[in-house]
Amino acid sequence: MRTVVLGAGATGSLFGARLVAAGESVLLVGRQEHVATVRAHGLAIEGVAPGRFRLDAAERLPNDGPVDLVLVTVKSFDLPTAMEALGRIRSPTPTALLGNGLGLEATAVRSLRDAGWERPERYVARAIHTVPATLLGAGRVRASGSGDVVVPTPETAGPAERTVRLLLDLFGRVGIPIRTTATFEREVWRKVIVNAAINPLTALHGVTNGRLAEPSLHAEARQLLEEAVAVAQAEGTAFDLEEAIADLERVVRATAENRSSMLQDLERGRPTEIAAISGEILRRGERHGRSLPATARVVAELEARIRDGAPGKPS
Ligand code: KPL
Repeated sequence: MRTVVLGAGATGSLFGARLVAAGESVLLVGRQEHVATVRAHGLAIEGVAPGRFRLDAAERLPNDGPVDLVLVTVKSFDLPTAMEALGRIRSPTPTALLGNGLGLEATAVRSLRDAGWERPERYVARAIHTVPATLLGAGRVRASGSGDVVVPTPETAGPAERTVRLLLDLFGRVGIPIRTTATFEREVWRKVIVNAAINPLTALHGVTNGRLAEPSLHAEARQLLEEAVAVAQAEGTAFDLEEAIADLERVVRATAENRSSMLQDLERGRPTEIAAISGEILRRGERHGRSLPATARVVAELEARIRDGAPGKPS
């Protein structure tokens, strides 16, 4: 089976390495420097299950040759452009979205339809993951803890059932932890709520995820959780604060050594996913007449940090 990883940063490269280590055929599509290093020296994985892996890598999607599955690990703000390119270059192919944020499927389906795919909803499935990875430099990724991937049960996956089954088979075969849920929308919120607390705070304070166990940061995280949970409830997803706190504590423990994706982006001077996570929570909260002061504050502070070009403080 041939898999293309579209958006080979930290997470996409790590998934690519795990697939190749199990004998799968993989092409990483990513940025020039990373691609050149992977081609010349292989991909180095440090931390959990380390090694150096030989993978095909390219800066652009290939327009020929068979591709069975596209794993999309681009940042949420790059999703429309990436899907537009996929839609233009390839005929409809099972496509799994593994990014952070709310509403990714709708964005992907719209862009693919605009680019010419017929009924893209039959190909596009969403997956949620909590696998921590840090890009240490071109061709070097640290796998810094444990996590898993969640997909809808095939019976509840709707038109993209085939993509879900492919992902379940592939990840199951190579040993990437993957599980199913019949309440996937709730799982999307679960991840977004955790991201809404971990990502902006670790980015603004320049700390690893594990530091959110400290009382003062934990209190800030709790405020963000409360607001995100209130919006999830207003949107019709039953979630309570105790469950969200337990999730946060579990992810903070499991990814303690990781620098969140938002912190990594801020440190590299790249755009962050604040709009797709906290910004989207704010937008939906407003729709329900909610005031979300803690969320509004982190959004404003991060936007100011990005505007001023000031990277995250080192921990
Ligand atoms: O999803 C993540 C991210 O950094 O974006 C977590 C799970 C919080 C790991 O850092």
